[in-house]
Amino acid sequence: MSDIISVKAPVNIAVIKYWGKRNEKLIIPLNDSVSATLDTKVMCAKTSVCARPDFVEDRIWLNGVEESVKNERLQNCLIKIRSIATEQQSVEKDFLQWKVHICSENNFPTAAGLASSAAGYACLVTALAKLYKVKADLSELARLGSGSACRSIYGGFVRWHAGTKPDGSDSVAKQVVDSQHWSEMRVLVLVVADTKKHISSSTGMKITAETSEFIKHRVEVTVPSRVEKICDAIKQKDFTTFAELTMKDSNEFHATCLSAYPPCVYLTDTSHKIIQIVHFYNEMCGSPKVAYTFDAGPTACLYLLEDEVPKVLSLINHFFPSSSNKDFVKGLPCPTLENIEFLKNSKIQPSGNDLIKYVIYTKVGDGPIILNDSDHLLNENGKPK
Ligand code: 2P0
Repeated sequence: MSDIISVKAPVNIAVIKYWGKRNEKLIIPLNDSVSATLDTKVMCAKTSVCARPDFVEDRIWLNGVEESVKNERLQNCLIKIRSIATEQQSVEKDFLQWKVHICSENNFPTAAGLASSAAGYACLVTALAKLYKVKADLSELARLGSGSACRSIYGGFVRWHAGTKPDGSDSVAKQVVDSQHWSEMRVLVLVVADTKKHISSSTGMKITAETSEFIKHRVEVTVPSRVEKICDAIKQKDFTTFAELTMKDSNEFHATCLSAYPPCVYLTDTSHKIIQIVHFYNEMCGSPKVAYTFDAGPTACLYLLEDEVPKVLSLINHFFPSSSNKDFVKGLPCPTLENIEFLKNSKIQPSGNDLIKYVIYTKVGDGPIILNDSDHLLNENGKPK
């Protein structure tokens, strides 16, 4: 018999984007990136792991469906953790021969347009490291599963250092500030209606790194300077600088994607309209009050301070009407919306209904946590519950 370990881990949203690898297998990035970790009470992945002498093979279930354990990235994580355990002699020799069962779930739909692999791999390596009692930098292990996963190992704002060593041992994430440092910071995820199949991040960054002329400038000039400036802005809670750098980096990242050949197109007309409305709102306010950022899809993440949420939600309601107001805002309790006078004078026309499917309201949160026995996803036989 052996114990089951269960872990809950967060999603993160980059404000300075990771795009392009210098080592595909070890997932070592071309540039540093910075992100905020989001509250696991709103969005999270959960994973349970268990090793037993009577298991005949390693097995994995994702969102209720058994998947192949032969997945290269999963294998890289398993092999690495077992080899550290062997080296550190952290468990009995017999235990190292036992097979593992892994069961993982996300509490948010993948259709929400948010990468689930970051939370998933942060969960997996945290759980396996505890199961095998290894002492290691968990961000380095999570990186082997998915690059952005290394940032989900810490709460608050996090910087992934690209590092310079060929083996990736210095390509690790570090916390910039904890989740309480800028406690007023909020995030609105605008889930954009989207039927198009986009190029995956891994393929997109490979094409971009191989064909884009612009990426060199981004990696060598703009990102290094932005990373330092945004870390300072976060430490000083300087929203104006933070917002400008976030929006500029999102725009430059998508311009870089467009400069690939063939181009990687992730934004839609709705995304562009969100960008236009945010600039309109910030201009009317006289300084940036809200910042957009987009990953490899049309879904927008807006960063803003808590006291702006009632106004920005009514801004979204005005320009992107929903045919059902029920459940339009999920996550944290929705505040009473505040009317905005200057909307009446806007030359921008409201869109047709339901271009934004719903909004997830959340905040900056903490890193992975170990769960209680009652939260296991595996039963005592090591099968999904
Ligand atoms: C980021 N993205 O910094 C960037 C911005 C998407 C756009 O990290 O191949 O799933 O597993 O390392 O981490 C998404 O890419 O790619 C991503 P892999 P990953 O968040």
